[in-house]
Amino acid sequence: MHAYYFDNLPTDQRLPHTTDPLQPVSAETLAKLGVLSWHVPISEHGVQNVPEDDPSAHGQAVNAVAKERGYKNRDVINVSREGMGAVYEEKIRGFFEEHMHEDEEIRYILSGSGFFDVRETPTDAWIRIAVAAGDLLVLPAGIYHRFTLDTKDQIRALRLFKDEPKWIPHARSAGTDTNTHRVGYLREIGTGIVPAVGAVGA
Ligand code: KMT
Ligand code: NI
Repeated sequence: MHAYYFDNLPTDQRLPHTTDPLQPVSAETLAKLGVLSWHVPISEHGVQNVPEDDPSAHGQAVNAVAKERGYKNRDVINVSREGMGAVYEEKIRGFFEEHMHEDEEIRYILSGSGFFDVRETPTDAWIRIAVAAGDLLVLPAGIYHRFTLDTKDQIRALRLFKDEPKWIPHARSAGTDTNTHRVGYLREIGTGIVPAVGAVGA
């Protein structure tokens, strides 16, 4: 896992989009935004051959994090043209639309690579997080983010979740800005720019 500021150029989203010079973002900066990451090498616990239909096959280190954080359930997502079939284009487009979820987005990368972009608060800058096999990434509920494959066009990941998965993406909008999970997130990271819910006409 490594992170840096996105260059904001309108070229292929799958390119790295590093600035020149590179502006790295530290794990501490990410942690202040509520973004957590661990590296759990695949080779240490032999999950490299997790079959598509058996997400229960997994390693001890991932299980330890899952247990500690209450992630009881999991499945496997394979983002590639072969893995997704007819819905591939639409999914790829959807993943890259800026959105948030009402629960954490937790991914343990089994193979391949890609980029999660998260919005820094209060700058609103995009931070690009490059992930590859062995990276375990937690995006907090309420953070605005998006995902893209890189030019290798393939990633396979465990999706971990506490109870029922809340995969619904809430696109960024004035309405989503006042979603309780969004407001709760801003309060959590202590930015003091919480929108005034229901203030209109008051
Ligand atoms: C998401 O919700 O954006 C995804 O699941 C992206 C693919 S997981 C590497
Ligand atoms: Ni998401």
